[in-house]
Amino acid sequence: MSNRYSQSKTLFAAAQEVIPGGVNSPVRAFRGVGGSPIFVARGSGPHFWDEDGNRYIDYVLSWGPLLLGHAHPTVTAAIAEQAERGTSYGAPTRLETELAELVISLMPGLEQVRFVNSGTEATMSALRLARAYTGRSKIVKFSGCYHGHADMLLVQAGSGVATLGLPDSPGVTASTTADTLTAEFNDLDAVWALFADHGDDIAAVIVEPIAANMGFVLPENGFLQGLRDLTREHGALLVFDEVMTGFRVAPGGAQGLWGIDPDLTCLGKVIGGGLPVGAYAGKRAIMQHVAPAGPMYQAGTLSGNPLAMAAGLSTLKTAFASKHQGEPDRFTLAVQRTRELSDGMRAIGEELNIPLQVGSVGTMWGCYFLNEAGVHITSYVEAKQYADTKRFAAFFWAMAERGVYLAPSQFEAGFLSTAHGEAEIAATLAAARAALT
Ligand code: HOZ
Repeated sequence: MSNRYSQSKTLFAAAQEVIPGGVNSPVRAFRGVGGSPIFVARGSGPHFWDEDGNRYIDYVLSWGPLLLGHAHPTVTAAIAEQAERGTSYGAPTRLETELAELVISLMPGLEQVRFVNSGTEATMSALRLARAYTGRSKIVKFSGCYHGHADMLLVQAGSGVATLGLPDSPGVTASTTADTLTAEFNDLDAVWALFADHGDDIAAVIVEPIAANMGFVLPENGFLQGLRDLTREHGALLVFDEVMTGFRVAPGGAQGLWGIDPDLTCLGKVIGGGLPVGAYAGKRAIMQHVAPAGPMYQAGTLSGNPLAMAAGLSTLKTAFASKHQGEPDRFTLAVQRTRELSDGMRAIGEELNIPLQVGSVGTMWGCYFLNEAGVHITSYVEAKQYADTKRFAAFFWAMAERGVYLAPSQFEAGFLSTAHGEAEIAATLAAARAALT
């Protein structure tokens, strides 16, 4: 690695001495692209600067939360203002109700919300609730979908598990995953077969409505509605994991965009505006089973943390308001930029005859390098078969050299913020063209 990253390299060596693998989450370790991770010193708007002073246009944005970009003044002011009044009380605050009301008003399927501290907690709790509510034990998840690192969900998982090529995780006992059934994403027939065999035992089907932890895979026509119909027919719950898609693909998430009505929804990332947060939410009749309203126990010292609530509130309010009167809101403009980026990438692939699968919805996007022209990835099995991870790794570093930071794995999605403007998109496309020529 050149001197361009010398400080990062030194810091990584020190980190590895005291932190397993030098990172606090495996996806940060760059195992999917080789080399040392880039250590971040500071961020502002669409950019961050590394410890060597290099500036990057950031398409990771803390893996999704930073819908307004880094250190948006409204968000930092909201955090600072709240910090002056205290950072945590372990007692209810008005902010929790305000954020719950705002989230409910934006997402059509929600009636009640319980805040937790991470996406992992959200999915784990939602599934406990689904089991409590239905009195059944089995859950269905899709290969390549990642719902955090709870034991029962570390089966055929995406994200870092996919990047590292791990089978499943040691430490997860057979009994904890005995009730986890899997199917390929977009394979409704496989789900139908699971219901045929286990229909009376299935508590819930959990799905990322866009599979964004194995790259970026859209649901095929009828897949999500098919899941809705099958779960209803068999008395199981449909759980949408919108930790990534929530407030990213549309104000109402994927459920709002495509008109699907899940029973439960998991949220995280954007609703904390860059601070640790998660939430599970859904129909009142189901949420009323959560303690203390009902018997299903779930708790957390820092749940509904006031700093996170303040950051989330200011992020959502700012994103869905216009900067100038008469203009579309900031989110809508960011969607436009995202489309320009994905259209531009597709055009570069066509022009240079490089097989790419590029997609975007709202402010999320993804780009597979394909090892065969004419194929189209719709599932995890196909992602593993057709994604050219070597070519992606070379592209990742060529883009980093040119000041563009992408997720360091072919099996992750990309994000834009409302701070990414025309100039950033033009610079990114110019970098991509140069990197691929
Ligand atoms: N959902 C994130 C990646 N797809 C998780 C980030 C992490 O594991 O740190």
